Amino acid sequence: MAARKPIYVTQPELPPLEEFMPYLQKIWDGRQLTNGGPFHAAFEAALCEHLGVRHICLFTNATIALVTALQSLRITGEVITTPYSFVATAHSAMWNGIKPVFVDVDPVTLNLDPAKVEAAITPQTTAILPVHCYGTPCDVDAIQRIADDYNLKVIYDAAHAFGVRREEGGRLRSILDYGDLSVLSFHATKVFNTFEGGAIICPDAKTKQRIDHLKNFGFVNETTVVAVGINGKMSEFNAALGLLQLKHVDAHIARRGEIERRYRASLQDVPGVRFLERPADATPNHSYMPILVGPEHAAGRDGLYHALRAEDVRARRYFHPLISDFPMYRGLPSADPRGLPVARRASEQVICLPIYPALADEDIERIAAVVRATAVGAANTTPVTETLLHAA
Ligand code: T4K
Repeated sequence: MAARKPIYVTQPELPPLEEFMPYLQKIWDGRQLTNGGPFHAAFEAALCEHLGVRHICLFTNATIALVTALQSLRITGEVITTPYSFVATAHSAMWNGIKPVFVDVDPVTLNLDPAKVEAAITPQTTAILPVHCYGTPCDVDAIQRIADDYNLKVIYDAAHAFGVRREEGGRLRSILDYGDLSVLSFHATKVFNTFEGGAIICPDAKTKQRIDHLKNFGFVNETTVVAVGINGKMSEFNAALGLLQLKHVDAHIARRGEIERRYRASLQDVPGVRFLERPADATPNHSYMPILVGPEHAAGRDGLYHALRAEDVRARRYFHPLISDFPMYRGLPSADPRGLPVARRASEQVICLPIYPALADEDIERIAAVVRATAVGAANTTPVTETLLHAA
């Protein structure tokens, strides 16, 4: 019998190679490989149009974009952020010599809880760095009110939030249009990928210009350097791919939505399995398929994780451990687990099931069957060897 291929938490979507060849031919002919070539300009314009935002600065990845976003607003001292995210969020502060201050998350959205932000503000606080986790919008109104009251900047880590919109005054407004800056990731594992890539969304041309200088070593012309910039430029290859990927992304998001609906229908009555609620006023991008596995589920989160692995399904525990548990952060007063009970519980219960456009319906059913079977008797689906290994 042929070996079954593992099912990973995600699988990058790519356009047909033949569609990409004319783009590559243009790059080969023109010999402009990077430093703001024609594809870079075309991709920025097309992205603004697609996302409904005014200004975009393309980057080599979201981590460098986050580091640069903080630089561009001259953020210093302390930044309030969430422990329930990928490490890059807090690392971007540390790379700027800024202290991250962790604040607990809201139990419904798992995003930074605005009700707890004010208590963490000190004279050193200069900004809030929330994450639209799994693409679920933060409470942007409450966060902005606090930022206005205390004169703080807001930089959204919007790595997961490509294409997410929110209803406001009878129209759909991009979630990337809130706060001072937002940062997207186009990494291979994201809803929209350019292999590696990222972007800063900014409100005005002047800010864009400053960020464009910063991502190009601080150069403003051949002989003038105005800041300690970095090399954060996106290459023509990535930009050309992005331009082509844009043609397909709506169909990919639609298929993801269908997959999410199947999972929800299939798992709605499983004991101990909880889905995150989708805010009624937002258009989601279905970037991740998190479920929270509570005590009523017989196998529990880790039992389910291992049972899935035994079936060659590589679900992931995003985000476990919490950022605040990693060695470089755990000594901070704000990393004390007693101050982060909601984030801790979520990180102990969460598992992200595979979701990507090419995931077959029968695989969704197979994955759901493992979740169901382990809910009522973990030993039924966990092979003996796996049980022993786990117990060792
Ligand atoms: N902020 C937030 C909130 C983020 O989630 C991230 C990144 C960032 C900032 C920083 O963005 P970037 O600087 O990366 O643009 C992955 C990604 O590497 C990371 O981008 C992402 N978040 C994070 C949530 O997930 P890993 O270590 O889990 O990735 P990895 O390599 O284990 O990939 C997961 C699975 O995807 C693999 O098992 C197989 C599949 N895969 C992966 C890659 C890279 C493929 O099929 N093909 C591929 O090329 O971190």
